Amino acid sequence: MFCYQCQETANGIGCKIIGVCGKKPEVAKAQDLLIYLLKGIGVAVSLCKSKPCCCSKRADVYNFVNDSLFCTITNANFDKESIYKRIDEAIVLRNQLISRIKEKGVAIPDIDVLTWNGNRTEYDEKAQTVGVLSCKDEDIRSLKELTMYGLKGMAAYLEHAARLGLVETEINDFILYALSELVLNEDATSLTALALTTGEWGVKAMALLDKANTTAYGNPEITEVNISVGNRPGILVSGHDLNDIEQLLEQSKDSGIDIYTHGEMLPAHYYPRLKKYAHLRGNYGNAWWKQREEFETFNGPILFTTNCIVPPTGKATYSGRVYTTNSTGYPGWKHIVSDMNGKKDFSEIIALAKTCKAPKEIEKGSIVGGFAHEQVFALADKVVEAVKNGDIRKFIVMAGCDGRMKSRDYYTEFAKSLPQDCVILTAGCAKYRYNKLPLGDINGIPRVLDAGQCNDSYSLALIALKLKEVFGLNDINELPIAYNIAWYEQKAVIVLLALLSLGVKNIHLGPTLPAFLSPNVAKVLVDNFGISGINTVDEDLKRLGIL
Ligand code: FSO
Ligand code: SF4
Repeated sequence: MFCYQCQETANGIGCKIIGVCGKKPEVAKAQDLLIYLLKGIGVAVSLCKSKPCCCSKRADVYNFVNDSLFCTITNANFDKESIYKRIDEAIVLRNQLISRIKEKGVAIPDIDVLTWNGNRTEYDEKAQTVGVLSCKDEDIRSLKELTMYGLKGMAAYLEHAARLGLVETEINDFILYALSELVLNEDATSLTALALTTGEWGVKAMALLDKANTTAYGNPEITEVNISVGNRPGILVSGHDLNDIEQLLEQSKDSGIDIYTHGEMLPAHYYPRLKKYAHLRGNYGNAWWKQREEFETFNGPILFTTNCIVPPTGKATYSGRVYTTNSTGYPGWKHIVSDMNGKKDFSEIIALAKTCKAPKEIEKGSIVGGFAHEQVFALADKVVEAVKNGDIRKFIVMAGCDGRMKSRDYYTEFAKSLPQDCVILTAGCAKYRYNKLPLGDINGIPRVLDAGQCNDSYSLALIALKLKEVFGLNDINELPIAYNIAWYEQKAVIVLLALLSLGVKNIHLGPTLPAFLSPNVAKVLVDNFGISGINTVDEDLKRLGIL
């Protein structure tokens, strides 16, 4: 195996024996083969001369490709059997597309992504020839993987939007086009352009998800979220899929149990049509990487709607009460599927919860969030006045991911060290590094404004664009906003590419720069966008013009 797609990759180079995330080599290889076949589907669609391709418009192609990309995201799926099933399906789907295209009189080129038809006994051997390192040129590989990881993040966001009924075929078509380019294109200049274009489509994907979420559940509003616990048993919902928590809330409302959010599900509390459920009790615990301890003390069932799963230790007592759904999977954990209409039956989890003890309290108090675009626009006069009179001197975007590396203490220290006239804009699980600190407020505006999940970084971009308009500036980079972003997995890659496509410059990215950026590709990002890593808190406060 070789995988270097996330920030915690072994030695900052690549996982070669087993994933730091716990991904076993056979799963890593299966995911490589699945990705290879998805590229084949992209190439097959690109051959179709009728534009738009009638086959590519089929929802099952889009859904399959998005789900398959999503299941290869860091910490999403550790279940080899579920990846193998997708490989089986990918071969069938690709061959169906090829047959239809042939029927239209198109000659099918003799290339391996289109012609390879192995069976399960051959998957592992084949996978060893199609992984990341099969691209020998370091820079071409780097550019291709940068785009690939952006596509994975984008696919995750599209999957959530689709579950809420919103699909934009053009965005899905771009994903298929980009997949084909990752096979057919070996030119560094156009692959650089492809990576940047991926960011443009990433903005559209995030906008689509924002529309899907706010149409279904209303605009997020300022909300105080309890972090202590009640006396009733609970179900803990992790991940990002709001449709899942809605269905669970509805099905469990008269069951005598409570629903708690975990990690990236915290922002569910901010949506009017989700917070109306009285038994949406609070948020339990912290970012994903603390789950081994926090799932023990939660006592009740846990539902993973997306990544980030940490494989349990042999001593874990919670394994029998964890469920996965959507693209996630873990061997031995139960998986909940939806029916043809997207409905899921959570009765088994609800019944199990009733037999469990109430969660053990690990924290007390509350946290405040809900500062997505409409809520901040509603406060715009107050914010602008505070900027004009100097009460707010700088905004610092500290969006992104959290992770287990000790070096991420930097973000807590950075937040603590910010002068009192600085406000943090955040989204994603990075917030857990500082959202429980007593950072206070400025004229009633909290000094940590949480827009929501990592995809809600889109809100932060809209807020920046609004401020640019209000202050009559020509360039988003003239605003008093600095960017100090933490990344971990591939959704953060699409967020980064999206910010670059919006013209944001001088982003500080940490705790380490991606291992998949070759020195030459990193140089392109440094020269054109001023991207840099992080240093010490003091140095960075100076470099960002804060001290
Ligand atoms: Fe975090 Fe995990 Fe949202 Fe990621 S929970 S790390 S960027 O999945 O998706 O922020
Ligand atoms: Fe390693 Fe990250 Fe890949 Fe897991 S996802 S195998 S930790 S690089």
